[in-house]
Amino acid sequence: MISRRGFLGLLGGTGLAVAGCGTSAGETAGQTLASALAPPAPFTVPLPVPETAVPVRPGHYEVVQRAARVEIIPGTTTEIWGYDGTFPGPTFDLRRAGRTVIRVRNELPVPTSTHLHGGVTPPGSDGYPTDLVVAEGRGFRPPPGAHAGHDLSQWTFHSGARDYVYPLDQRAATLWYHDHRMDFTAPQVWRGLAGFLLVRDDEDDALPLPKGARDLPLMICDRSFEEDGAFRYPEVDPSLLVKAGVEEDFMEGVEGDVILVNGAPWPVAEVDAARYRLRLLNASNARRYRLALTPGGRFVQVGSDLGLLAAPVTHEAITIAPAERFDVVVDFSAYPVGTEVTLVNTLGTGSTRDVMRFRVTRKAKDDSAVPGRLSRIDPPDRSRAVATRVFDFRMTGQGGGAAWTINGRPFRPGRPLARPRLGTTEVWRFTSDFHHPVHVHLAHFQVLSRGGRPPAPTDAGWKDTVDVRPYEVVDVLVRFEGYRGRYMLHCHNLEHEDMAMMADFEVV
Ligand SMILES: [Cu+2]
Repeated sequence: MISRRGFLGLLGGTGLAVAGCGTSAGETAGQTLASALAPPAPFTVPLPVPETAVPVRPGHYEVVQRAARVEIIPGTTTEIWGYDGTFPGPTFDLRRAGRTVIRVRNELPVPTSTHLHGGVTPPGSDGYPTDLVVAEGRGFRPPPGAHAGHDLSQWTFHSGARDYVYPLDQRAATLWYHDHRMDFTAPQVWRGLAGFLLVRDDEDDALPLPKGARDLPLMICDRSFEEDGAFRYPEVDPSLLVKAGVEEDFMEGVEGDVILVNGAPWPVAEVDAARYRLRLLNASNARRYRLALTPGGRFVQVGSDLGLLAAPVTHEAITIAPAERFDVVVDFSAYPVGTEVTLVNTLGTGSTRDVMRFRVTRKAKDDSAVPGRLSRIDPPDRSRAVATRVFDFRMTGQGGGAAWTINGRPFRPGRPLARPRLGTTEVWRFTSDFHHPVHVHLAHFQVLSRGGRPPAPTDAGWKDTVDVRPYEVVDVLVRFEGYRGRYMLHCHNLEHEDMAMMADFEVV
């Protein structure tokens, strides 16, 4: 095993593969944790589709965070922590500007905070890491060594449940919600606290894209398992109450060796020989994927993190970093009936090379199409920026004092690194020492440049998360719209996030 410093040094110096570390050409961002369990044969478990949440009355939903035992690996059960005891949680299928209140009740032994990723949400409902829901009758004190320290003015506690208010005054898009608890987001998402929230609007509905059963959300994530089927994760404190963090070997991030789609290992879906809209989400803690189809095939991308592109973009492969979304259309009528089309991860090796399989079972009528023009998006215009700010994502310190930081500072709630003005546009420049998927809350952006060159084809459209690679400089044009108040930007490698790679910004 190469030490962490040596590992980073190698990546920095050469960008080449590091033997024995589960890396592939320096493209992966974490350490793979081996399962104790023999994995099931791939492509035997049917693809589940998460249940659609049902409102208790128009515009109002209630969801309970609780433990449940579910069968993930056939023949075993896994205790998950899920929204309504499911993993993924229920899908909220909502409409633009349809103000929605979701009451989240926490029945877990740990505090939680729920963030709607990609949401244009008032600050009080944005899922700030120290704005917590604690199960009724349970006390909670910030653990010693928590990055927020003991400044209790920065912590808020709701007993039992709280309402999150989502105005959803934003374009149709594939959003997702997940836990965002201070210092413990990574283990709590690993245990299952994540789900989809789809925003629909008239513009997206009016397009002849595949609909209904041919519009499939696919949550891709990796997990590892103990011999009895329990999730395996290298936390230093399994209670998740006293001490934050993972074993030192996993400081780069935790990667599992079992790939799940919608909570099932390497599932199989029977599909018509027709077009399907696949809403790809990488909900992994740290793993990046380069998705491709075998025996060949193309993805026609119609949407990014935050909705429709101006025009479709065709990809042979899509690199997707944690928290990114790609809405793609795959035309299964291009394959003879009977073909097995495998979604593979060309950054993976061994068990992480396969993702899921589609079995083309029958010819079918298909009225769908991908129009050449999808939406109107003004190309980003750098001259509109009223400010340029640099955010450097980097490990600082050594040994036990090492931390993942932004501009050399570990996260401290209440000390914003920037105060952009509502209604303005800025250039934010992200620089890095490693793979850091950078996520900005509230404010949506377009990628301007990558290493001084034009953006990648996969950078098109409105985004909230951008894949910043080792020693890369990525410029994005950010628009501050919606609300004033405290928000954050952070690395979405969840282990980095928990190790303080977050910062406040305040929209003024
Ligand atoms: Cu990071």
